[in-house]
Amino acid sequence: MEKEEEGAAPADGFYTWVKDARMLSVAFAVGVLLALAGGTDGHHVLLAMNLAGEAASNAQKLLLHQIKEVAVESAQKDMTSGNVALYVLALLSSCQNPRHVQALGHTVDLVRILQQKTDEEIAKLGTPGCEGARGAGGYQEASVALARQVLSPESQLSVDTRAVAALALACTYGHTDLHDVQDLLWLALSTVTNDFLDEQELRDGMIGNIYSMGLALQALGSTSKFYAPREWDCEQAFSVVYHHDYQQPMAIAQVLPALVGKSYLDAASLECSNDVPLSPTLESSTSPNLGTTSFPGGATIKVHYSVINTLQGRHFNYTIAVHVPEGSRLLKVLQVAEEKEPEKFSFQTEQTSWGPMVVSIHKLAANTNDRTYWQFLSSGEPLQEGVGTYKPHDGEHIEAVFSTY
Ligand code: B12
Repeated sequence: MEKEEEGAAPADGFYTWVKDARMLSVAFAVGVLLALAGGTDGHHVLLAMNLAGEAASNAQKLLLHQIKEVAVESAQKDMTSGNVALYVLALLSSCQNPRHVQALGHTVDLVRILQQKTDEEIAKLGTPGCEGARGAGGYQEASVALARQVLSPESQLSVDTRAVAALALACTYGHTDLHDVQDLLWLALSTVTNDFLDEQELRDGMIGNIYSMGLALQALGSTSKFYAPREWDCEQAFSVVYHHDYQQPMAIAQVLPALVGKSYLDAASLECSNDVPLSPTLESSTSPNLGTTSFPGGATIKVHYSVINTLQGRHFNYTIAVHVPEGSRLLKVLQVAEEKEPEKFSFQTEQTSWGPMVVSIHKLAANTNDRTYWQFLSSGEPLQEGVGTYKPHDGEHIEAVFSTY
């Protein structure tokens, strides 16, 4: 996870960013609702749907098909507003009408679901005293709540979350006539963007960590009026990204729009016509090479691995040393540890947009309601990558600590 300063995680672990997950969800939702309000109209989408069909590549069609099935099956029950928002964006960028998603013999209106979920999540965030915005349209109320969170010194939101919030707030700014709301949004936006620019100057182009850069660049690229007349040295920031070899599809998906001067919110106003660009052929496999092929005679490394729970139920603290081929991912270490001592080191993962996420160790499962998760650290520092990406080095001590966020 991104750290506020290089090498320095907040005292009680990297996730003191209390409301990060929920805030990011809400920010996405607000932005998408707004982008929809201003960016498309029903006819445009309908016409585009007809035109786009033939032009799509097989990979694109397959993906679209899957997206619709998942949306129909789980948008209403299992998804957060942020997730629904991402599905809406994906459909829009494929020239599909998110209000009318048909699959598996059902039809759903994703925009209506998005509106409902956003309202619910805003209610949960608790926004006392939004007088100016109340009754002025759900998204304005939501934006006021978001702006307050962004400005609150206690909330300590990550760069990733503040970046998505900035996109959403900039969108609302262009749609509201209420002066009080505008003033608050201006303050929030100029604070976030100037903080990003300050951090970039101090850290040779880096804002957050390498994986927050995508969202931060998307935000800075579309909010220039809020930090004007200050200039953004975008070359410096882009060079950080150019010099990194991103491997995960999700990381690339966050960086790519920024590199072509766009943000996620532009998906709603993409031109839909017959010559919709074909999506590039998808790489056949996205699963990381776990280094399971140990070359005969190839070097191996020794990694110490601990699993620690002092938070809930019966406490435990087990350590093991395992040997894995050099260049292995951390997941391989977990697998070898489990093979050697399944009683202690059993674990489970779930596939997510960022790869495998460890959801349970030693039968102790993370839980969204309790806001618990398995955090991974090296020498006490939180890792900035997950187990499917991170490559441990010889002699390293990795700890999985049951924590709260
Ligand atoms: C909120 C958040 C979390 C929350 C998720 C809680 C929740 N139930 O919502 C918690 C605290 C659990 C979390 C944990 C971790 N996170 Co995190 N997280 C985020 C954040 C800020 C937003 C994700 C989100 O809500 N997206 C919006 C929703 C709509 O999309 P989604 O796909 O459904 O989101 C899910 C996944 O993103 C997943 N998830 C979240 N983090 C991670 C990390 C990994 C490695 C995986 C596989 C999945 C995953 O949880 C989300 C909710 O289910 C992103 C920032 C970003 N740029 O995307 C970082 C981010 C994805 N996390 C990151 C990291 C490094 C981690 C940890 C590995 C940190 C650590 N040292 O332990 C752990 C995961 C360890 C494990 N058990 O495997 C990095 C991933 C970088 C990378 N290249 O792998 C990111 C990009 C932040 C950053 N800039 O460094 N995270």
